[in-house]
Amino acid sequence: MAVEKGLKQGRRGFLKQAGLAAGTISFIGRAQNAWPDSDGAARIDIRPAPSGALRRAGHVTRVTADPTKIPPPITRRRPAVVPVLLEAKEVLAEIETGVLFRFMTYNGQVPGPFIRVREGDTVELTLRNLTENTQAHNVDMHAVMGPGGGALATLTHPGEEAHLRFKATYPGAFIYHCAVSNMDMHISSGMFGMILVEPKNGLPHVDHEFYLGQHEVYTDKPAGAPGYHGFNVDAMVKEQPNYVLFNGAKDALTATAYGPMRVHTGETARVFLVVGGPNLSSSFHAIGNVWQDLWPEGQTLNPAHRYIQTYPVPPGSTVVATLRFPVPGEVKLVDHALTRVVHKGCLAVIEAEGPEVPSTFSPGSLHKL
Ligand SMILES: [Cu+2]
Repeated sequence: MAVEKGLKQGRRGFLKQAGLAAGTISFIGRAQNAWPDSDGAARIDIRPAPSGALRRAGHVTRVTADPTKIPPPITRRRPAVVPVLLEAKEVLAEIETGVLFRFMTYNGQVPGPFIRVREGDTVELTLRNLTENTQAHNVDMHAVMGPGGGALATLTHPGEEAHLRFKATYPGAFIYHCAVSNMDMHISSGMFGMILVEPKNGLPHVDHEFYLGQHEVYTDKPAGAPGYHGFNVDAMVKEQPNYVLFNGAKDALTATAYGPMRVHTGETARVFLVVGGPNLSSSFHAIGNVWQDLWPEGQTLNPAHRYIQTYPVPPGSTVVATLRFPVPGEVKLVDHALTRVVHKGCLAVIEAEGPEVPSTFSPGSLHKL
């Protein structure tokens, strides 16, 4: 640890000398979708936290990331220096109504902020570990070419801030995640997100972009049992989660929680999925639709796969895929390991509004035999 600390401080001293003080970046969402209470309006009254540590950690009722909160496509054609601020935040929030869990997050949301840069950009990353936190945190970005993906350079204890300057030398959609010694617990508690390094010529035009993160949670009570749920390390070691989630809450992106994503018929949408795990792969499927173009591993420089029904996304990876919406209705996004949908909360919905298209889809009437 002493060696790690020394290395870290040496690196940070260098960065300070180079004049690379922390900057901030705003993750500005596009207002194309009606997404209620992005700033986390309360849904329940939070009861007193069960420990002093939790009381110190601060409270929010929602960690679900707004799936439309994605920086816009990059139009510039020159490299830039992009400041990025990630704040490690330990927060008490709901997995579902009445079920409280102490999440560990980047910037209070799961998945963490969608970071968007261009191949050749230089990122000035700040990892800030809030004073009220209880744990060490850092970040390993798969877009970083260098030791640990930046994990050692960004290792911080509560009340510390670390800086890393790196060049995004190759394009693609990459996971970032906490990588301290008990990284599986930190990722399971919510510490993962996506950095998109756009190729120099950009990505194809789409009408909408949506950002999802899948991960699994291991708590010490049955799913749905009201009250505070602690972390169940034994269940994690056995890889037996009681929740598998998109965006940090049960059925988060559906009408029963924070509402579906919305499009109109005739439009296109690009879906970015990052799978934090820490242990389970996703069998990513769109019910009643098909992945029209799909880039495995988020590698958009490679030729797209076409008309894919279900695609495996391992923990520590991403997929980028597009959908068309020729007919109205719900498109349910699921992990096709369907017990995770029925019993563990892994469901998101895109609602397509528009006129019926009977030539493509025309339900008949029901008759008794
Ligand atoms: Cu952490």
